[in-house]
Amino acid sequence: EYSREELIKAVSEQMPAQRWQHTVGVMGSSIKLAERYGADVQQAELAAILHDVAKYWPVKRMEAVIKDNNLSKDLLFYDKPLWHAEVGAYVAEHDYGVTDTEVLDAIRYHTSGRIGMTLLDKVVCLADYIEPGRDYPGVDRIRSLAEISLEQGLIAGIDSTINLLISRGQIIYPLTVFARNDLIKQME
Ligand code: DGI
Ligand code: FE
Ligand code: FE
Ligand code: FE
Repeated sequence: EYSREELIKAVSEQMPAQRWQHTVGVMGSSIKLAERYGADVQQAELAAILHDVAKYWPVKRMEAVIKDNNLSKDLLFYDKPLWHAEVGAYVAEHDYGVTDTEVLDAIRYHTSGRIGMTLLDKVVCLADYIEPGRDYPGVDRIRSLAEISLEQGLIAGIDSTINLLISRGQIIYPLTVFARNDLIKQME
């Protein structure tokens, strides 16, 4: 099995340097959010290390994993940038020996979110939006909200993604909308 250091080395070799820098940022932000909101810091860091492990896999290779292992079939109908999350969870389990299903779910849902997001899901998904290397319109507002509320930060992050998809005329993955609605319900 992989030690923390071995895992970091192996995963970093799966991606270009700038994507690894993003991952290091997500590790730091996940740890901070976990400490602030009471999630397990070790689970948060492990999920962060692996969350984008499949990001640079060839589309054909991701497609094969989805088809051969009966991962969410309708994923194939939606945008390819969504695929690396589900494939990443599969890879974390089968190639890196992660057995913690909470960590695997946090990886699986880090892009879309889901209904009933766990504390760990929220931490990793929000960390992905606000890590220090991120620079997109509105990121500073999401960073500020993240200090007040995990849910408010996430809703703002998901809103920015949905707005981006709409501005480009792209399809929205229904789970993203369900995740947003559920987070708003949780705020009431
Ligand atoms: O992998 P990262 O770049 O770190 O971030 P991510 O895993 O949140 O992926 C974001 C990309 O996914 C971004 O380019 C938008 C794209 N995407 C495409 N369709 C959807 C989508 N993201 C969400 N949440 N929902 C979609 O329907
Ligand atoms: Fe990602
Ligand atoms: Fe994300
Ligand atoms: Fe990421």
